[in-house]
Amino acid sequence: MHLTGSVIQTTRYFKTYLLNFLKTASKAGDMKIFRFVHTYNNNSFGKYAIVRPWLVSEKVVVPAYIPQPSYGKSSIPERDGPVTPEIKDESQIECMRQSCKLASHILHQVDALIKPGITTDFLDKQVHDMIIGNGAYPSPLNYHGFPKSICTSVNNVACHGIPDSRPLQEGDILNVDVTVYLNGYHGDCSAMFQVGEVDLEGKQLITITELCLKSAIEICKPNQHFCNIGNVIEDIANKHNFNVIPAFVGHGIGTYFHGAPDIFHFANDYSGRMKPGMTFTIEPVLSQGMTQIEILEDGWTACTVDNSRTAQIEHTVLITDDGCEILTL
Ligand SMILES: [Co+2]
Repeated sequence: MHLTGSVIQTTRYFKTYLLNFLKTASKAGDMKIFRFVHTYNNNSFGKYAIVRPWLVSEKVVVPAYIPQPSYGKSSIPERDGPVTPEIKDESQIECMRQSCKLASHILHQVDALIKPGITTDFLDKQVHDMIIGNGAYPSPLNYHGFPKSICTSVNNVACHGIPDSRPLQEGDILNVDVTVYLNGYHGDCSAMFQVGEVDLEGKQLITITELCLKSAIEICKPNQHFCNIGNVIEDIANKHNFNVIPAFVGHGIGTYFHGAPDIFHFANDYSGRMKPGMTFTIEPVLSQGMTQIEILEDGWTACTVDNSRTAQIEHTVLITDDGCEILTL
């Protein structure tokens, strides 16, 4: 079953790749030109390249001395995360602090690597090596079969973009999502990066997404309703003419990559309150346009259906006795 599934997926992927290649070849009229065709969008959303997946390199092998989560080899987590939010004790919290600190430390180093011409595959390899070098495992790798160590979502790719051979272009905006598994605990964060000079519309989208996350974190404290996170985020986004993509939720995190609570980023009145010792992520995705997304044939890449750009930023937070602590600062 598993093998058949992946063969079909590979075949499908190569169809997409071949199609892109043929498009390039026919337009360029010269097989030596290896750059793929870019569609440029130049409407009220600004000027930017519309991105589709390119070739994905082979999966890397993690050295045997790196402790792996249960899905490292099997691709399926042995246990799902808890169904009710877990209250962590001091020693569990200390482990969360360490993994989150490493994730954010590595994410901060991505900025220096970003420039026009480098590929997201290059970013993936650099970050992968940094994570392994710190004795940790890159959590996305092989999680339900995800083929790479980070997610890179460029322009109209809303989430779960797979690092590939497309060179970054002047004006691109991208989310890089880094999650590490260290000492048995996951730490998860992501940030937006700008390639060269980005248009005003793109900059504004990033600024407001940052404001949404910051404002949502500010209300986190014991007894706060989880739903108020979404209420704050949607309110700010809409005031600035952006929309929250509802398909992507924050999540509880610990020895598991994803578990309760679900953190909805759109206006809602779902039940549940925060308690000291809970750790979860907040990671809104804002769109310039519609909120509908489509998952491409690779099974992961989520693109906006109207090709509008999106921005996403993520922190892991801990609820403390009198407020919250951002673990991935
Ligand atoms: Co996350």
